Amino acid sequence: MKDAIRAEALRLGFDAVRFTAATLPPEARARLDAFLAAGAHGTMDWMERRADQRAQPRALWPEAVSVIVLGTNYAPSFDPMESVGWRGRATISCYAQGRDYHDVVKGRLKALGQWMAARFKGVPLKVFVDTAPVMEKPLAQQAGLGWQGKHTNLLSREWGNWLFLGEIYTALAIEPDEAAREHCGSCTACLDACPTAAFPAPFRLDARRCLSYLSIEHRGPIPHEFRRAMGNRVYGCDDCLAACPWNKFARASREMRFAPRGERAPPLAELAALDDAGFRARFSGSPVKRIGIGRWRRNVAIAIGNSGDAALRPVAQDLARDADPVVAEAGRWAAMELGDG
Ligand code: B12
Ligand code: SF4
Ligand code: SF4
Repeated sequence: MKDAIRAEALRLGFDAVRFTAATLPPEARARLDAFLAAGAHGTMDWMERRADQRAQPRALWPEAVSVIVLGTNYAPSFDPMESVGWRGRATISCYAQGRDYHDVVKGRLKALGQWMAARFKGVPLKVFVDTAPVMEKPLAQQAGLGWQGKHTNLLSREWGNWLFLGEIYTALAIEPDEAAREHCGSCTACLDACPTAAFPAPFRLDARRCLSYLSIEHRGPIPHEFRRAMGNRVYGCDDCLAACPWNKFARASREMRFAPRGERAPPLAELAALDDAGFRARFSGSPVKRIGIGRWRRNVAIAIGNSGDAALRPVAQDLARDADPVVAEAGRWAAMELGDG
């Protein structure tokens, strides 16, 4: 059964396929509770609301017996850190340069689910990627796909740090694979690389300090403390993942839909000029579109403030007149950073 599922998953384009039981140990719950109790989730209150379901697969779906964890390699064919120092240009996380992974992975999960339903006589199953109350990383580690590194993401000796995760919960009883062991050793490269010191300790992240959270999830002004550290990162952050030595085993993704669409590091002035319709058109089908024009213009304003390019001052002044007060404040800050007033 496992061989047949694995073969079909690989045929559909998944890169890693592992199996585990639909139960998580009490530590996963304890760690989730500690993360929430510390307020490390910031304003992501959806994490709190369905914590029971998140911590235990059967609390989400009582029929679950086994979990199939599927990894999709999105390793870039370029250095994701290359554009961080480029004056006047933006850095967009490499995971968001092409087609939205939610669509790509969900499509494949559904196809695998349909194949399983036909092959195993209508066996009940459910498919998840990212947005459901599922602890994807602990499940993936338990299934042996890789381990949660000190930066908290799942990495593997075979794929490095560039794996999207997706799961199928199923009522089928499937023999579990062996869990993965941690191979970080004494390395601290990811912790040292973080521009905002977002790790209070190894294996623990304070999302409120993380540029990925601040640029994507957080509404409202970017706290002053993190503005300069944000540099030109207008969407997400790859620093801790890119620093990991296990990436030397990564191979560029075979999924063409994840390849950059258009310029990888577009000029900030061009990005600031996008209105709502222009933003939607440019990022149609990309995860970037999810943050909406307000957070987008706020992030671009901060990047302009960090550009050191006085020629961008009029662009900042223009953003300072935005109808959205959060964008306008970021625009005023950027103009000041570029020498205004
Ligand atoms: C909320 C969330 C975020 C938040 C918080 C991130 C976080 N680390 O929790 C923010 C917005 C910051 C974020 C950012 C990113 N995310 Co995100 N995110 C999620 C989401 C929806 C939930 C994660 C979660 O449950 N967090 C809660 C905490 C409690 O869990 P945790 O980090 O696993 O915490 C564990 C450790 O602290 C550990 N722990 C604590 N103490 C100790 C001690 C020891 C010894 C050990 C071993 C462990 C340990 O136990 C905790 C529980 O297991 C998942 C999808 C999902 N449904 O799982 C995607 C997910 C984790 N994100 C993903 C990605 C790609 C990213 C980014 C790389 C995107 C980017 N480039 O900008 C960054 C990476 C930032 C980082 N260093 O984590 C991928 C990661 C894939 C992978 N290979 O791991 C996921 C799985 C989505 C997917 N389906 O592919 N994300
Ligand atoms: S994604 Fe960036 S800001 Fe967030 S923890 Fe990693 S290096 Fe730090
Ligand atoms: S950079 Fe080092 S500590 Fe961080 S995840 Fe990779 S091996 Fe582990």
